[in-house]
Amino acid sequence: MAVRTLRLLLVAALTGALLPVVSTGVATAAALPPGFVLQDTDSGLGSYQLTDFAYLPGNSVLATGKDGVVRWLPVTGAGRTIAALPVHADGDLGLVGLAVAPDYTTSRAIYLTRSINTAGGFVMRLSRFTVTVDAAGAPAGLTGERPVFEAPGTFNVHGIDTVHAAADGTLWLSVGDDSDYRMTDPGALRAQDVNQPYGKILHLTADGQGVPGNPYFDAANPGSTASKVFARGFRNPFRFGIDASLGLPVAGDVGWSNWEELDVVQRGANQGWPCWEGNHRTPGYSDLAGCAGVPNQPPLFELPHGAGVMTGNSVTGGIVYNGAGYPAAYRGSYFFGDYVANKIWTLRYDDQGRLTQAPENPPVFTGIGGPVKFAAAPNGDIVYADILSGNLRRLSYSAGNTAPVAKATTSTNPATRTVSFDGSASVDYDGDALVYDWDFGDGTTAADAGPNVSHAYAAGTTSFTAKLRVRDPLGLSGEVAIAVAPANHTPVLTLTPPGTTAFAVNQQVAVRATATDAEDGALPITWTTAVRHCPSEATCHSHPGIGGTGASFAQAFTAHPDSRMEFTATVTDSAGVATSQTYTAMPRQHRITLRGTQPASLGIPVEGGVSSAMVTEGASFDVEAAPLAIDGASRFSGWQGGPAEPTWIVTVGTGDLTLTANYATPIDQRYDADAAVRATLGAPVAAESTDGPVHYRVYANGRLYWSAETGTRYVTGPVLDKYLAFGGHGVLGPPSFDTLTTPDGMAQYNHFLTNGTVGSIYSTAATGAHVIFGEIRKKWAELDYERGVGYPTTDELGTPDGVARYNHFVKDGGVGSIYYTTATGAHAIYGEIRKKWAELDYERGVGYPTTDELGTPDGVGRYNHFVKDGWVGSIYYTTATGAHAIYGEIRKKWAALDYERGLGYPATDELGTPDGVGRYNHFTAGGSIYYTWSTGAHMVKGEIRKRWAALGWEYSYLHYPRSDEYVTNGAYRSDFEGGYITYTLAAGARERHW
Ligand SMILES: [Ca+2]
Ligand SMILES: [Ca+2]
Ligand SMILES: [Ca+2]
Repeated sequence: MAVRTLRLLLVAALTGALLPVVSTGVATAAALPPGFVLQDTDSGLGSYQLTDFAYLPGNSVLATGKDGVVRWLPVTGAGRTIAALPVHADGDLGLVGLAVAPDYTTSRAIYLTRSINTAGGFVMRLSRFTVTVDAAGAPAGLTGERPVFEAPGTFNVHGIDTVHAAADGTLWLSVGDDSDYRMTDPGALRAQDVNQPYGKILHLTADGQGVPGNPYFDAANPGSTASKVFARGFRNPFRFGIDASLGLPVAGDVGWSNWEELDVVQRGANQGWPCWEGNHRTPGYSDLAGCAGVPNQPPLFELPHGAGVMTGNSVTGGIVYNGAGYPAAYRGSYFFGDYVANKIWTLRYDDQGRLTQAPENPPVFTGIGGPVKFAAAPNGDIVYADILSGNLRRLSYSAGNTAPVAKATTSTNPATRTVSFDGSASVDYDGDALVYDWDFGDGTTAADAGPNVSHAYAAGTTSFTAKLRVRDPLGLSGEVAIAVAPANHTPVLTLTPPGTTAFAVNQQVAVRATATDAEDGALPITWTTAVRHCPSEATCHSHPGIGGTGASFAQAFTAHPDSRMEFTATVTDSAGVATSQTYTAMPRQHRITLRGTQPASLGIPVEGGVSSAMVTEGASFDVEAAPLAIDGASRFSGWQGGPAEPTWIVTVGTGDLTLTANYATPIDQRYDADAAVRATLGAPVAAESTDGPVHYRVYANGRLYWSAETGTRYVTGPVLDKYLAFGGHGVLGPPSFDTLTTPDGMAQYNHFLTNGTVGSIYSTAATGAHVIFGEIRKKWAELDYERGVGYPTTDELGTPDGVARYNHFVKDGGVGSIYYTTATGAHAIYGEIRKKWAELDYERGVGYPTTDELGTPDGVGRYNHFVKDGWVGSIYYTTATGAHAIYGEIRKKWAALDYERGLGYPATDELGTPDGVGRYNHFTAGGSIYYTWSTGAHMVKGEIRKRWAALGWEYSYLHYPRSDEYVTNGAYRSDFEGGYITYTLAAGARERHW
């Protein structure tokens, strides 16, 4: 089996030996669209080890190895191992997930997911660690592990996966089904159980409790598994990101036999595993009892398994490209990959999570290695961890690259004529690593010598123009000229920053400086300013500002969003040697978080459309809400404390700010618009709940339910009590009608819909409330609902033999039933026929009905046919005879004689003769059929039968008939065991011995 082989290879690969590592700088082996290049960085973890990575402030990187190693990779230069954690690394387990806390700058906190050996097996754990730093402030180790989440491990694949540390301090975590992929493993059904962590995406507070907005959150028990569950029904949501506008996970769920899928994961969603894979019922699982009634949230996109062009075998969920360097066709696109197929695709979805652009066919990024994690470089470039090579591979678009800017300062020791050059202030706004080429102006150079060099100039010379050229990996460079005078002292500049370090918009930033020079004495100071704009730290760029001169300089802090201000004091001495110092005034920022009362696309346009951002105090900007929530049905109805329009101009105050967009759900819309509904239901007693595709709200006198398929409907009274007792929408699906009263005024009822199956609850004072659904309900509806066999007096029940399902009904005191078996279908039985059938011990007598009650062509009789163990039986009813059963060999004979058109209707049930040997039915046309094991079934009738009766029936010497009546030699004749009887009009009936 190809899939199984592949999976085993995959597991083998993940635990396999090292392959040679190739680090080529700019790689060219992959097939990429024109203009794209891959820049590789060796993680130092080796092949089949690199699992995850994340950028730290300052653009260095942390990377994790499956075997528990954590490495720090500086922007330039060699990386180093900072930790080697104990792990349980079987299968695809080990150290697989990493996230950097949003407050890392102050907390130095990171989160890791890994599996760990225990005495009895292993556990899967999410922990917070603190990064320790060396004297230079560079990461050196990990300390202070604090477990945040832990679950027992059960199988060696699909364990704890990705952790995402959200800007609001909460944590998102994915956990696979941790079940045996080699078979139909009932353990996979845990993915459906909200009280089990497996097969889930969880949303946690920083200390591991459930987030209060979670769909099954229990305020009395926030640490319960259900409180932590955000969505369920995943097989292995190995990688996911959080969409910046929707605030929702977008996950790649690794498939089993046939389909890989991508999911925009709504709160409370049930993505269907193991009952569904992609949009398909899962062979081996879908017929299990645990999959009964399980709905499927369709994936955003599904990709079939195989070796074809548009196939995948292990999807890796990715991220949306939000940089500015790629061509427009890729901006705002979602990049994802397949680790086995070595491909990357892009797609687009709208603000309701609907696919608007399918992945490229054929794929345009191929042979790209084995992506196991996607993240954004500082300028937004897509970067992925390639587990095959152990490299971080950055996908850059060469035409979108920006050139680096060279900056250099000097310090001269005239005694030794040695000049120290410092180029470390040079910047590349793509975050590219730079190469520093120095030209000292005296004919000597130092290529790729790093940002700090010194050079001793020969005696007897006075001045030079040195140059620093900085190059980025995509071939662009920047250059700066530096005036050098080896015998001259560099001016000394002292800059005094303001008392505060962070500023609100329009707050004055006052900077002072003094300058002295050994040769020139006091020197005038020139000031320049720049606004450095860094939206989301992704694409910084500078705008030159107003300058000035003098010992002090002040300016109002910029209103430009996400910007810092650089105040640079420069002095130049008489030798032309300049020195400068820069003070960077940082914005005083607060976190703006947009929330919707329903998941919805909410954005801060000036921040690139994200729903949560740090924004400068005093800044004014727009926030925007989508008119429809992601469910496609809830409508924006205004900002809490703000305008009713979707756009709101907000000014940031002195603290963090959460703005909430109200969405009127379909339930709200109906309740608010319909006075009759309000009168029926009374006041709400709880907030609206979400359970997958079904939303509901509890009111004093009932509930409103909504699903996209059924609309907004209410359920009340005893029908609601029954519905809830029966398992509610989880079993029957949401209501497709309001609770109504039947035309006869006797019953309250509702219909419900799940996976195309209709169920109903009917409640009358006499019968109570009962559930009918499926095939039995179809039959009941076909027979004109309650006007046919009446109201149900039972729920659907199973027969003791486990073969049939049935409901009983009552109408005008008469009992009816509908029985269903897979072999017979559903059939109704009622009235006198049902009484007879019940008298004959129900299905244990003549078996299950194979017809409804039907009428004979002559309009006289009514009948049902039945089957038991392959034997056909019938019960026939006429007003004259009542109901009688006929079956077995006697029925066969009767049928052969043309049913009621032959001998008439049965006048008895099948009876046994007193001697215990024979069986017989009498019929209305004056005939009988007698059966014995040795003679078979034979008809006897008319004058012959009268004569036989007169002789004493089977007690006579004739015993039992051994032929039907036939004509011979002008006479009617029946043969018996002991002789025969003939009849002619002339002679009447005469019997003879053999
Ligand atoms: Ca699914
Ligand atoms: Ca660049
Ligand atoms: Ca000087």
